[in-house]
Amino acid sequence: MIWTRATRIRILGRMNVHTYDTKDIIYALATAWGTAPIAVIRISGQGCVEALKPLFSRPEALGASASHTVLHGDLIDPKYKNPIDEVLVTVFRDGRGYTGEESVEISCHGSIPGIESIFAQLKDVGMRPASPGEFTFRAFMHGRMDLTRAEAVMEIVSSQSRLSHSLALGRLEGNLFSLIEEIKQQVLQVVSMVELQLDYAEDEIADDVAFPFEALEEAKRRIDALLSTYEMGKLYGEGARVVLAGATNAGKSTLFNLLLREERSIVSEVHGTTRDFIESKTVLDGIPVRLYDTAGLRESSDAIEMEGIRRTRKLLSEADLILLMLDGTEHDDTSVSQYRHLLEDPRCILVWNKTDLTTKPPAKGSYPLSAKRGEGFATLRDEMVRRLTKETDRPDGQALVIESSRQRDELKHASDALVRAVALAREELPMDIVAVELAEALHALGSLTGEVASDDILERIFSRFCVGK
Ligand SMILES: Nc1nc2c(ncn2[C@@H]2O[C@H](COP(=O)(O)OP(=O)(O)OP(=O)(O)O)[C@@H](O)[C@H]2O)c(=O)[nH]1
Ligand SMILES: [Mg+2]
Repeated sequence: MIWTRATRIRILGRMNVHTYDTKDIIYALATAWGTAPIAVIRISGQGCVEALKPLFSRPEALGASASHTVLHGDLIDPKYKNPIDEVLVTVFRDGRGYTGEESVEISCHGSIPGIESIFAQLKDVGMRPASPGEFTFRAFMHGRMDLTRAEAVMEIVSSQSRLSHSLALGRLEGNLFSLIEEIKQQVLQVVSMVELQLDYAEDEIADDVAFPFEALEEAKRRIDALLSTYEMGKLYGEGARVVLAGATNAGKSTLFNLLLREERSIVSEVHGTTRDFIESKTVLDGIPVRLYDTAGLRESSDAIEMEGIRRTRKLLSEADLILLMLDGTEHDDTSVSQYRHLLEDPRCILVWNKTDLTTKPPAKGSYPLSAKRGEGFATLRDEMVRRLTKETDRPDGQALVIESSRQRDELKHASDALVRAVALAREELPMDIVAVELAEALHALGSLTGEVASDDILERIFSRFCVGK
């Protein structure tokens, strides 16, 4: 092996990024906009307790309050001294609480006009409305959480099923962070060995110093194992689009209602009952599903119906799964071929409906169903889940699964760099060249947790948050 003295690998420290100004005092409604018994307004920033004092009926008590105490009192309009709302104020002193800054949470009544007048007062004392994700951004900037946890916060808030909620909760608890740290340590050990070699002149190192291929390959295996969970994580996190399509009167709306367990769509014996598509959410075995009932496909001269059919085709192009429904009393193996373009689509399941009305054998490969009686429904449902999960196992709530495309990209980046590092080392190329690839892998892993983070990355993450989080 040829050892040369060369540039050392430098692991970048956290860059100072200020997408948002962290000096201001910010406020936002942490609960949903709307009428509710209680609403919570979050305030964060140095000096926020002092700034709130003129608006609170018990300014001295507020000023003297310890961290994590709750005060009962009125918010008042300082100009006219009239109460705006009766509230509970929770105080978090510097270094505590969600953002790691001095912060306050006001629990007030959930009335929109009431909240608006509180906001007006907060603005008057020099606070400003928070941008999306700004509280979590501050928590990240103050080292309260790394990026995998920050993303988990958003994934929890937006989770659509209990399973995706519990998977995201695992990431919030730091499971993903710990695994990435372990892999990073593994790569770092190789890096320090390489650095050591680079520090010595060629003659000081014996040729027989073994390059730790096994350690790098092991790190790559662990990264790849995590990468392979992405499709599953995305499915359970974001969910899938399932479109019911087929000829008019085939029973699409009947099946739609059966899947939703409610009478959502109008069912009638009239052909062309459903003219526009109907969308509804449901959960299939932990998978959040957006289900679409569509206008039946047929030749029509009716402009509205044609528009409905055009929309059906658009939905079909975006679907993850298509249930092509045919009326079994009207079809046989040959007539089915008119739907060839759909049947050849790997996303398509052929549903052979109204089996209660006919003794004809169902078409080859189809799923016989009586949507009216529910016969065959369980088998069809299982097949839908099987197709959606592409035979991957359903994760248990404790599994470590990623669902962020950003995390997938960084892992892929790290994995590719490790592959190159191993290949270069096998070719016995100079260690400083190998070192560059190792640095790249470390950089990608560091970006994943936010140890190194550019404005772009932070923007990509926090801009997707809602205001108040
Ligand atoms: N016997 C029997 N009737 C069914 C079955 N499924 C649906 N039907 C009836 O078939 C008719 C059409 O059902 P829909 O669910 O409205 O059919 P669709 O495909 O939504 O029809 P369009 O909206 O017009 O495209 C209704 O009278 C249903 O009650 C079934 O499995 N067996
Ligand atoms: Mg219908």
